[in-house]
Amino acid sequence: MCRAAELAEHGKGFVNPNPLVGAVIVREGRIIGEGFHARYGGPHAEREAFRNCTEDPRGATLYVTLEPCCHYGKTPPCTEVILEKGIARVMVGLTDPNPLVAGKGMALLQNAGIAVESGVETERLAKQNRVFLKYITTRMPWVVLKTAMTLDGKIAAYTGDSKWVTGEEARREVHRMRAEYMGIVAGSGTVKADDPLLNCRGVAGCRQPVRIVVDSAASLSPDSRIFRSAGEQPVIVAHTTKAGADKLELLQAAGVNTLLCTEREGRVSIPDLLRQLGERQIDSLLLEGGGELNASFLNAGMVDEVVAFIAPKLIGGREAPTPVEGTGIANMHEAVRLREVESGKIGEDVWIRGLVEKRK
Ligand code: AOF
Ligand code: ZN
Repeated sequence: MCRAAELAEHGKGFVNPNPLVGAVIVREGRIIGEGFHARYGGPHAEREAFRNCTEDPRGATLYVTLEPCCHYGKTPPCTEVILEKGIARVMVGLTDPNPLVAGKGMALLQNAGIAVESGVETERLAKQNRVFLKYITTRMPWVVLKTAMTLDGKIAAYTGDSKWVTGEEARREVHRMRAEYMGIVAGSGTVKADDPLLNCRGVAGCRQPVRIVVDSAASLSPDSRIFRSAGEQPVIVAHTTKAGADKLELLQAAGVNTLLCTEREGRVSIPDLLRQLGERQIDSLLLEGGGELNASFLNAGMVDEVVAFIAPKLIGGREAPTPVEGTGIANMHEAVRLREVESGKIGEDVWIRGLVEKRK
């Protein structure tokens, strides 16, 4: 199962909104076939493992990180091929919460006389598929707040200069992360200040994420780099009824998709935005600030994970922007807390990441 989990990783950034799945076929303690789900719409892990078999899998054991599907989606049911190939035993990692499967895949195999065991390595596998597990059950994207700051907690100098806070290696890692999520979100203030492209550069064969700009009044100029590249990489502007028809038409003419969201305290409602992005099959978002937008996401309880890069630099400035602005909390006990925290070094910088503890 560990090997199957390792194989599943290769699908990262290519299979969304599908799960990461790996499969290994074993006979008499030897691996005779391996496969993984490599891209959305492509064959499932089980079929790939059968295709790569070096000998007849009749009577062998199949290890698969997710319950085999039993429905016709973009591909035919995996249960069919498992029966056809005469597999004797199936070891399942996670049960598939997809309502189309949800235990029915395993029941079908069992009823056909196959020995089925589930719940192998589930903790590790649930972590690996945290994006899928949230999306398939809520239809809301998994949100990762990413930030890069100095040791004194600033994301730019008081002048707005932010090139660069962290070193080259950390910045390269951010580009790799962008390829992993289906969407990147930034606020209009950040786009105005930095004129970023928000694409993924220097990662071979990567899939470009959809760029989402939260801009209530649709105030951004169609001349920004992000909009000028709308033809090559999709852009969505999330706005409220505040946006004038003329502004929206200008953006639409530049190839930008505009998305009307309900309002919350005069701004785009974050839950409504996420719901609408989920409807558009966007299962995951990398939230790249600025501080006001990050605060709105956190206040709405809509951040699932935080990744921070911290540069060993001190820049000072009471006006210098920080990763989370808004009003903030009054008391320490109200802090948003992280669990399953991990940390390490990347180049000169330090990274720290964790899952957001959900408020009760
Ligand atoms: C598996 N093995 O490798 C994957 C599964 O549209 P489709 O045919 O690709 O089906 C997608 C659904 O199938 C997805 O939502 C999830 O429930 C399951 N994915 N199942 O047995 C795989 N990728
Ligand atoms: Zn399948």
